[in-house]
Amino acid sequence: MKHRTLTRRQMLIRGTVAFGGLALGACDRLTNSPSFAEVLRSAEQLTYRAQRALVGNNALAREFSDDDLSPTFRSNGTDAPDSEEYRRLAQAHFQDWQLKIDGLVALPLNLSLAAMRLMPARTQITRHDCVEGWSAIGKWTGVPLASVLNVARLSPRARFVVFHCADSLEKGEDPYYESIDLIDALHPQTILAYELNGRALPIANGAPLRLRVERQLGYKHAKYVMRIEVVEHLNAIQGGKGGYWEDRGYEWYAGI
Ligand SMILES: Nc1nc2c(c(=O)[nH]1)N[C@H]1C(S)=C(S)[C@@H](COP(=O)(O)O)O[C@H]1N2
Ligand SMILES: [Mo]
Repeated sequence: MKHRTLTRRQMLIRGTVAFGGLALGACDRLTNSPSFAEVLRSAEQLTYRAQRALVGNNALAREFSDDDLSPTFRSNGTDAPDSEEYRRLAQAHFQDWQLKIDGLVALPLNLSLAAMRLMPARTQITRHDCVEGWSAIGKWTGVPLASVLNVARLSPRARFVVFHCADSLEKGEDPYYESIDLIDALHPQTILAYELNGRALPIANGAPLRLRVERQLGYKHAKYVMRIEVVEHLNAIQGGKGGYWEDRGYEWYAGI
């Protein structure tokens, strides 16, 4: 099984090069890194390994047609971040908003919404599954995360991509955050979405920008993304488990 997983990972690496010459070194080292071995050791990560082996690293999530769209795409969790800063940005239609990309990258970036809209976009109709027991089909348009990481250039030590959000679920708590590995980060359906169903992303669904990581459960899809940080380890961030809900007991690898 180990051999098969490796082969698939190598296939992914080749695929990755084909769709944009992305940080090959970083992917390659994922296989041997101690942090990756650590991740595989804990019991929870059996799910991760089993899912990766079954689904493959580059399998696509199912895509639907316009006829399948849910009449409304409900909101869950935060529906409007409660901060002065966010309200100010929203009032100016996010014209002053900039996405920050930093951490283990050669070229830290600040990207405006206008700049992101100039980058090649991807549109996908997918089903969102929340652990609270509801699903909805929506049409998302945005920039592949891979394109942004390609511009910023991953350091060879890069292992995880962390999304820092504008909202806190409880007053006084640290902001919502999430993280994914490089396999999901470079996956073609992983996008930073600025549109839902052909219109600017509503505030209730994460304006101005939210993550779509289509092979994972709802809570991984960070809304109100303000900063993307590339790291080697997750343990120094907030509760150390890689996400707001993960710090409260949910699984980090929430594969569907
Ligand atoms: N920043 C932020 N992202 C978040 C949440 C949140 O409360 N804050 N909730 C998560 C959960 S549990 C789900 S199901 C989806 C809900 O997305 P929606 O509001 O577009 O339905 O966002 C996820 N991302
Ligand atoms: Mo959710």
